[in-house]
Amino acid sequence: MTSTAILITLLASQSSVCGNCQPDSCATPADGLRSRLERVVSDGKVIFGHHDDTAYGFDWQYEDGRSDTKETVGDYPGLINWDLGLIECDVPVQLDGVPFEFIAQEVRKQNARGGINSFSWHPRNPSTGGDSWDVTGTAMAEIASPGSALSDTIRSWSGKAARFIASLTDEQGRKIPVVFRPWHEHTGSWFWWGKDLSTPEQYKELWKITREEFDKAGADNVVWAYSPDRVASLEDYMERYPGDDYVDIFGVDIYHFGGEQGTPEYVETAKRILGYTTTLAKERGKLAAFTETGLEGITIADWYDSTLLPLCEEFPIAYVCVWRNAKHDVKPGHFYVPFKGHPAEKSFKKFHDSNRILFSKELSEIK
Ligand code: BMA
Repeated sequence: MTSTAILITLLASQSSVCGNCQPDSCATPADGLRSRLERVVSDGKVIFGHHDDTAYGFDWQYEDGRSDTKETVGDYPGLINWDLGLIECDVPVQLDGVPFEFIAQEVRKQNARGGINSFSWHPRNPSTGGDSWDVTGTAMAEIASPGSALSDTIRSWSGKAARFIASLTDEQGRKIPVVFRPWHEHTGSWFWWGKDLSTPEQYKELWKITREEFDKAGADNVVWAYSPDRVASLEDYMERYPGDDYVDIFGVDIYHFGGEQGTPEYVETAKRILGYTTTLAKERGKLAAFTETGLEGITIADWYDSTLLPLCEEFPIAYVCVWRNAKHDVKPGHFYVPFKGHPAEKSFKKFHDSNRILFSKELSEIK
């Protein structure tokens, strides 16, 4: 072989290894999203997110183009979170009734408008057949035992989640990068993978198994988020941390409970823990995010600009995500974004108008 032929062969083999690459780099779709989120943080911005935003709202469901967020502030959220619960059961709709096919389409639309998507997962309890909130049985001990039936179950379930995520593609057939935050809120004990239901080693093993199956499925479009709930200390936050090889985003889920009276506790807790996450992100070259928050029913009319906005201004987090607007006749009072006519609409507009907060249009300008 001549040296030119060798060079051509080498180049050809490299381009087949890097099938998804831009011509000038070998970045995966996940690398692209990580860099984009880093740019958001270095620009001093915070992306606003809402769970299931375009699937349903206060008084509608599955109507093309609709969004309570857009109808209130004129734009879609910068980030939309979706939940994979029941993907493990090979059924067409997830736990709150949203068809997986619909999610795939909305992920594509959100990506096309320059927005970002993230995923949580509330899988069934593999030990009892109950839901995520069924804290009976011995799932965690069994899963952590290599070769056990339940460890195989979690491998199979993770493979299903991974294949769905890896199948999310844009109009050009390129994989859409997403944030995935499995096994969330594990510092509480309301899910079967929670603190009182497992040892730290068992919890870390769950992450390891999940990651192995995502890698096997070629899901290189995943940015991984770790999202504990409230913790008493940095040690508690890190007790079950699976390791720097597994995590890109230090997240936290903290809800505001107790109305006006609960404000000081919410703000103090959020400040303390966002302090941990943003410090860890800086020290380890990673990202931080407020992965879930909200005040159910938004019973404090100025909550968005008086309580949430200052937290977003104080901490260098890539995004903040509030939970869903359940349809009022399905789960009354369970909403986190004001709909048209709600008393918190004005405050949400002020939050939107802050030059620190990104909804989809402004986010689309940060490539
Ligand atoms: C909870 C509630 C439930 C929902 C679950 C999973 O916080 O919103 O109604 O089923 O999340 O999305």
